[in-house]
Amino acid sequence: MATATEKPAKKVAHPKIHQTQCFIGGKWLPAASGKTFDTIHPATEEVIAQVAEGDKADIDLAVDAARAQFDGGEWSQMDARARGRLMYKLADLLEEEADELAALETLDNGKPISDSRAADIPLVIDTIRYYAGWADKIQGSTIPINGEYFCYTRREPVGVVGQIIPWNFPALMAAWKWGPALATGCTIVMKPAEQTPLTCLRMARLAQKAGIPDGVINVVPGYGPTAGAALVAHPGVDKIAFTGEGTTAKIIQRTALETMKRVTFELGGKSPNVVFADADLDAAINGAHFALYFNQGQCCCAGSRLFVQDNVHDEFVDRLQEMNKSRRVGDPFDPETEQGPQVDQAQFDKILQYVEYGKEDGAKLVNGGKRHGDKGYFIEPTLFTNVEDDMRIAKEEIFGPVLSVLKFSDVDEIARRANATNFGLAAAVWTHDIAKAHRFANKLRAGTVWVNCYDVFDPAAPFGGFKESGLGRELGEAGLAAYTELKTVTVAMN
Ligand code: TXE
Repeated sequence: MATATEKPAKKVAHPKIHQTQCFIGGKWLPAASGKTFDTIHPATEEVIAQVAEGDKADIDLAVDAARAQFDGGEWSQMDARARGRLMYKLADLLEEEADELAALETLDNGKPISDSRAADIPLVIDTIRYYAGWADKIQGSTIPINGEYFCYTRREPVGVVGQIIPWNFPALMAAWKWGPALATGCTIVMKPAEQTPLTCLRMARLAQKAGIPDGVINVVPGYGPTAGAALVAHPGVDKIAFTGEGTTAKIIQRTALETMKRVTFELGGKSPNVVFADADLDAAINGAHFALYFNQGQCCCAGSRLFVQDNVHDEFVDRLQEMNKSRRVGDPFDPETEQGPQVDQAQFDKILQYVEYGKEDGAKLVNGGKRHGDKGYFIEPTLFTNVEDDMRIAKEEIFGPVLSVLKFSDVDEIARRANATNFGLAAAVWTHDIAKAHRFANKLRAGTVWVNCYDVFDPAAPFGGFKESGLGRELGEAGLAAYTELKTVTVAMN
């Protein structure tokens, strides 16, 4: 993952909350309705803050502010390089406040402070910095068409973008979406997830401090079917970028089509993680554990179908089981903690329901399967073996610390089994045979394939799904495409 910051020596204090209102046109505003909603610390189930509950009226104001900046404001007149400089400044401010942001992320989401500090926030900074470098490098081409004409293309910003993000990597998802939007000169209305609005609001404050003009980034916290739906339906929005569940994406797609909005979707997965017997088993075991349990299993690309070749299967499972027993589950503010709580009651209930499905369908529960402690949404690291391809725990996204191990013997058969899913976000293969790894990587129907590693993210490397795991790509140069329109200009030369 990203460059690790140092682990804090002792328990980190809870941060102060400064921003809880809508951020619209550079102003902090209560919701027009006056309503608020609670955001909760998942480790204690205690309310952290009341946050403005934005709805259609607030979205309307935010789109007006974004539209005004896009249609003729300071942002649309600015030189691309100057835009890049403001983004570098934002990255610097994020870096200055990295520890504070990490603590806020841990408070709102429940993820271990060591992860927020070593992964989430460094990747946020890296993403904004990476895209800052693109701001003045977005170019068209000249095209030799027939006749006496000069033909060229321009890559122009798509316009006002509505960005709807989930709760599993709240700050990072904001950065993935702001980076290409700012670099291309778009303006933004973001709706963070209702479970985790706080880091996004803090980032908006830093964007203002960096000098990004008011109205370029607007943030409206609120619920999906109200604020989110109003953003998707708004005729002043040119594009929607969404990360979340597939069924939500389908609702969004239908509405967005009415005004022909551009859409990009980053959705769920059921990623195969395939271990061949010739792999470095120490690395593969660590990798398989990390691939699923990182972030409490709340990763769209979690390696949730672990296929292990039969002759190493039993040893593999024994060692995974030992790792689970020693995994430190508990207070996410303790720097030694490896696993925090799930994000909320709904996710907690969903995961335990899947544990029941696993048992009912005949899989063998080897570890965990229960609540950990009696307060907070903690679930024990859970391991199922004897899992068959058609069981619910092998087919559906659980989004929790539940690993399913499937056995295989036939090398030719395994690519077909790995691909037998409607998802196609990520996959991994572990083997010493590099030719086999490449052959296998080519056969996998997934947007990302990791070989002898897992969850290696870099803002320069594109990420996104085949099949029902998404539409379009984020990150890298590819991530810019969805934020630009291609214009062809043809000039008569006589
Ligand atoms: O997702 P939703 P939820 C998967 C994961 C998880 C499940 C449910 O399996 O268990 O989805 O999570 C907004 N119009 N992933 O319920 O509802 C919502 O407010 C517009 C995978 O949290 O899709 C939030 O901001 N917006 C995933 C965002 O959509 C709407 C990450 C995501 O919420 C809306 C999270 C509507 N009608 C969950 N309804 C991943 N791919 O990483 C909701 N929203």
